[in-house]
Amino acid sequence: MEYLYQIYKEFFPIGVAVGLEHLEKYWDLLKHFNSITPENELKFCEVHPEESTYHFEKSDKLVQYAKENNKLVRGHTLVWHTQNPDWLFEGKMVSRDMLLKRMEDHISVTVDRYKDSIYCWDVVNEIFPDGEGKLRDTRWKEIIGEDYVEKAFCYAHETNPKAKLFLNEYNCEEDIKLDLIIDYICQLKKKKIPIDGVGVQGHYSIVYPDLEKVRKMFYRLAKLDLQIQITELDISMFAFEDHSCDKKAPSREMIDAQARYYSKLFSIFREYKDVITGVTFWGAADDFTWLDDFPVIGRKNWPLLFDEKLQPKKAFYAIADFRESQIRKMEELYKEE
Ligand code: 9MR
Repeated sequence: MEYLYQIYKEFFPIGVAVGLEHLEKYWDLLKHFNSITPENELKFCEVHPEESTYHFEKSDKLVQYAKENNKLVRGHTLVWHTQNPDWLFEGKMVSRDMLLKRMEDHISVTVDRYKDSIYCWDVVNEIFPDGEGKLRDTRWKEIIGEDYVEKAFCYAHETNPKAKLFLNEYNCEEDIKLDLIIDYICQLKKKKIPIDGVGVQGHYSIVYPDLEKVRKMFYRLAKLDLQIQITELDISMFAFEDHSCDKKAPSREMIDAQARYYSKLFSIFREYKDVITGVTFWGAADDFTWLDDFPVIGRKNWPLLFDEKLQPKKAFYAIADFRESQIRKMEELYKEE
């Protein structure tokens, strides 16, 4: 049997976010992926809980696993407005210079530790709120100023000039946000800030966004002349506004709709293979997903390629069998002629 990443080898690496605690359970499933993202192990509060203490035990183990199993590792994430330790912004007297120094220390120690093993980093994560057309108000921005983003890229690049550096964002297909991302990146490039790529998170649902909107987004992002990666893909069974909690299992209609959505989405990814350098799922199987607690706490969701028993779903075959379905389509065309 071919693994998913082998089927996609002429397109892009296929990745998965995984936590250290799930490595054993997913051991066989992980063979389908040739890239991993530590789901939480590299976040600021995990790695650097106190000013003079770093904890790399968990991320080291994941990176070691990746090395032994020939997988790439994406680093997630260096600068974010959440999951930060209290000490970072603590005290009324934290000045711009102090916070810049803290950021620089964090980035240089973390990026340097993995300079031979982590090939790309989400340097900044979710810096734009929805619908506002401006940089998010965060403690980073308040204390340092808007150039905190530029500084983060420069520190990462100085530490490891080989690493590919990404700006990672959600809801990128939304018009206001897409305009902003594009303008913002053009400015970074004008200022010669070392940015290599845009991370499109890809937290979608079976009804949203419209796939033409996604195609249009890639069309516009591709013109930036940067890499694009889909960094956190999952397809919720529920529309965002749907807070119903009555389902114990996904209906047949949901399973089919999800397979169709994944299939069409991947055909767009394949169209843009020249600029897409990775597609990563935010989880391996439906037994464990952050969407079980978002936007409704404790509501089960089934957004991934493998089911709760770790078996491949229709969605899996929908993206794995694209060559067969292309052949079928060709055959139908010939029949019609
Ligand atoms: O999946 C992650 C979950 O386990 C964590 O509790 C949460 C907070 O750190 O982060 C989740 O991952 C997020 C990612 O880091 C950034 N984009 C949104 C993801 C889902 O919330």
